Amino acid sequence: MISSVHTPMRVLGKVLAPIVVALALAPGFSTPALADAGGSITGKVTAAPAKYLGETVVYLKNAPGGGGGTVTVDQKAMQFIPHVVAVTVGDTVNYGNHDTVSHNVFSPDNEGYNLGTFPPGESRPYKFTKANVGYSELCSMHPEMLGYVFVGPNPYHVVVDGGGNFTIRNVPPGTYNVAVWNPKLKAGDQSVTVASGAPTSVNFSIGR
Ligand SMILES: [Cu+2]
Repeated sequence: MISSVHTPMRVLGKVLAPIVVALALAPGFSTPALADAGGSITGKVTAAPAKYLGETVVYLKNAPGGGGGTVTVDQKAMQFIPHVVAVTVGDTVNYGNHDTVSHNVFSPDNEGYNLGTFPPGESRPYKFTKANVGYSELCSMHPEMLGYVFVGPNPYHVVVDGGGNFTIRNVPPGTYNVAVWNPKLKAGDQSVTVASGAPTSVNFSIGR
């Protein structure tokens, strides 16, 4: 009786294993879906002046993979939410409006864009096609509104938390240039080597 149970399972396992390997190697297979595929890069950013710390993105300059997805930035309570978003080149940001008034969305940075003015409940998309650049997001009707989009060259980017801490997960083993983007502050890149399954630590101090 036992062997009659085990035999089909073993056969199933032999069939499934090559399929799993093939999926993992297939071009375009999403790296973040492979929870144990790589290591992580973790650390802390300190900023002077500290008030700009929360507008910091940490990203990898030379990692594989591109975008093509859609990221949502909402306009609610007269703010861009999230205040800072990191996307991958090729991604589209869909700007929503969940206020009771119309908003405009434009950026004077890089190639510049202006999505016009649109009422509550509507949204407007913009596709980002330049990598390694940041954009301020503004509303011509409400001068106090300000947000930022950073466009990374690959999916390995993260906005720091309120304490400046960050973790970039599922990084394939290899050596990378880790860079920091901030609309007002800078720091030099740092090279780190990531091993599978292990965290690698790197810290940054950013300033004018
Ligand atoms: Cu507005």
